[in-house]
Parts: sequence; structure tokens; C-alpha cells
Amino acid sequence: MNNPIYENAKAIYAAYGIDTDSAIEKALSTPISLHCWQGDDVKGFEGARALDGGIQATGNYPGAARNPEELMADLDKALSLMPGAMRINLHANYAIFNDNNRADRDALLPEHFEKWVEFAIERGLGLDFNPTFFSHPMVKDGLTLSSPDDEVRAFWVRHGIASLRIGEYFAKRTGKKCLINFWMPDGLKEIPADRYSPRARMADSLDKILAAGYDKELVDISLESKVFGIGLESYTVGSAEFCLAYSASRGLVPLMDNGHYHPTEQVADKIPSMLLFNDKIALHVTRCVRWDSDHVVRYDDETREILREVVRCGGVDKTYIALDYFDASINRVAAWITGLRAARKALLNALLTPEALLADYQNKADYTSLLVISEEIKTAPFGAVWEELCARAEMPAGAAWFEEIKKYENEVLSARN
Ligand code: RNT
Ligand code: ZN
Repeated sequence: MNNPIYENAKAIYAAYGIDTDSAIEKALSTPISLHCWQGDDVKGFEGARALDGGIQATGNYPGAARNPEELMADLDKALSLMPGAMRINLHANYAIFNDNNRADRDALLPEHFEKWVEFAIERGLGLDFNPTFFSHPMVKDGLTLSSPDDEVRAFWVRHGIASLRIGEYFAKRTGKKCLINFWMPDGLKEIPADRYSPRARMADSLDKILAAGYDKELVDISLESKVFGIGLESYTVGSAEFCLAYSASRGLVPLMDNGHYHPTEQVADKIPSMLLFNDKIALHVTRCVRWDSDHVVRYDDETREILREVVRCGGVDKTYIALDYFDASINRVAAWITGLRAARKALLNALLTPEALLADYQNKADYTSLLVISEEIKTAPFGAVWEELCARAEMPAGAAWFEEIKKYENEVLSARN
């Protein structure tokens, strides 16, 4: 470890009381869950043509994965250029059927994910799971678990229960706990006459799913709130208050997606309160441009602040960190890698920030020092530590990884249409 550039950076951070070696170690060992759905614009393998549920993937860049083999090959390519511990986040519509075992969402079984389980085990990865409450004919008038139609609700309750079993199976096979995240798009385009009943039905349906029981050693269940969706602008059943209150009362993990709040709300500011009152929290790290657009995560102020808050609250081991974005307008493998590396950089940056020193200034009301040091630390040689992290993970630093992806595009992706 005699890279003089790194040694110099190490000394600069040491002057702030920061140990770069342990920061690198923690940044590498903290798992980040990679969403399978960036690889094919959230289409899945059920033959769906349109994405609904108030979310949209825009763009038509060539080379999207068309089947499980292609998606797995693309994931492998992406994983080969992502430093640090990874998990794979699957959605129910990515079930892999053969000719004899096709099943609708309400009858999904662990066996429909066997190939994913093998994929994960071979690579030593954990798996997370998401029931898919969108892009399906049983979504009636934009509603699933909150529908007034008994049959619709019953169908989705069965889907929820099936998802618990799949998540438990993932954990048993991989030996790693699985996070099962529930996000229902349920909402209305127009101003509702009744905001109460859909929420009451949603709570009742979720209760029915949980009543089926699940092994808390194997899985955690999270609930993701949202503010609005495209075509569902006026009312969201699973609002922030609904999801927070429901999670708290039923022992679930609250999940915050930073695209799911009003534009001036900061998820970073919500994290301390959530960590104060929950053993665990979950995050969907995304980037919204003017709306919940799910742009590729960048190493920007918002991402940095979110990860800093997780770190300074001592929340790294209490927080499920997952990525959630889908950009169809650029090379999708590059999108995966860019977002993951940005999130990992933000985590490293947080671990390299002298939070205790800064908090001390705040507590002493020494706001001058707080401002000055906060600004000076910004130009500390972060890049040298990031390069060292990449070297320790045996991954290219800088943009060298992109050459590999361009080659992959020419040789593999461009042959798809
Ligand atoms: C949608 C939510 C949700 C989805 C995924 C595909 O607004 O963020 O997490 O992005 O389930
Ligand atoms: Zn999300």
C-alpha cells in the first residue's frame, strides 16, 4: 500500500481525525442492493408491453435485455465494475417460467425464481424482493390492495402472501436476510370524494397478508410511501403518513424513496427521526428531476447528504440501501454502474467527513468554525481515496470502466433489437 498519492490523502484526512483505511473498509463492506429493473426498463419477463402504476421509463436506447439470459449477462457485466458488497433486488414480474410452470402473480412460487437464486448463490450475493403491484390486468382503475372490488383485493393479497414465501426462500437459500418491499401505486387522477375508505381497505389487505405469517429471522418487510404518480396525481393511498403509521404499528421497516416527496422536502432530514423510532429503515436512492423521474443516481448534493445522514446517525448497519431508477435513454449497463458508483462514492465521502468534529462545533454554537471547516473539507483529496477503494476492490478507478462497457455495447448490446 505505498501509493504516494493515497498516502498523502491519508495524511490530510488524518489531520481532521479521519482514518481513511477504515472508511474504505466500511464503504466496501456495506451492501447496496442493485435493482434488476434498470436493465430492461421495468418490463420483466411476463411479456408486458406497457409499464403502468404511475411510473415511466423514457427513452429508446438500443440494447435493453429481452430475456433472463440477457439480463443476467448484463448484470454480470455491471457487477464486474462495481466495487463493494452487492445484493440483487428482484421484482415479481421477473419470475422465470418454463413451459410447464407458468403462473399468474397470485400463484407465484419460489421455484419461479430458482434461476435467480442460483445466479445469486454462484456469485455470493444476497437477494431482495418486491411484489409487483403494477403492469397487470388486475390493477383496476389504478387500485390494487385498496380496490373496492373484493376480487381485486383478494388477488393482490394472494400475491403479497406468495411474495413472503419467495423472500423467505431467498433467505434460506442464500443464507442472507431478504428485504421484501411493498409499494402499491394505488391512487386517483382526480380529487377523491373519499380518502378514508381506500386507506382503510389498504390497511386491511396488508393485515391479511401479514396474517399469513413470515419468519422474521429470514425476512424484513418494508413499506414504501409515495406522494403521487403519473395519471394518479390527486391522491395516493400509500402516502407518507399512511406508510409510516402502518409500518410503526405492525413492526415493518419504513422505506423512503427520495423521489417520493414534495420537491423541497429532504430525505436526509427525515433520516434521524426515522432512526430514532425504528430499529431499521430502508432507502430507495434515486434522482428526481422536476418529478419522480428516476434519473440515474449521481454523486450530487442530495445523494451525499442522504448518505452523510445515515453515517452520522450511526445508521449504516440499520439501513437497507437500495438503488431505484430506470433510464431507457442511455446504455443501461453504464446507467447501473454510474449510479452504483455514485452511491458508493457518497457513502465513502460520508465516512471521510469529520462528523464528530463538526457536531462539536454545532453543540458549542461555534457556527463560524462549522461553516469554515465544512467548506474546507470539500476540497480534501477525496478522489485519491476513492481510487484506493477501487484498487482494493480490484476495479478500475476513474472512467476506465467505461471502455469495457463500450466494448460490451459493440460486441453484445448492439446485436439486440
Ligand atoms: C415507484 C417506486 C418503486 C418502483 C419499483 C420498480 O415510484 O419507487 O419502488 O420504482 O418498485
Ligand atoms: Zn422506489
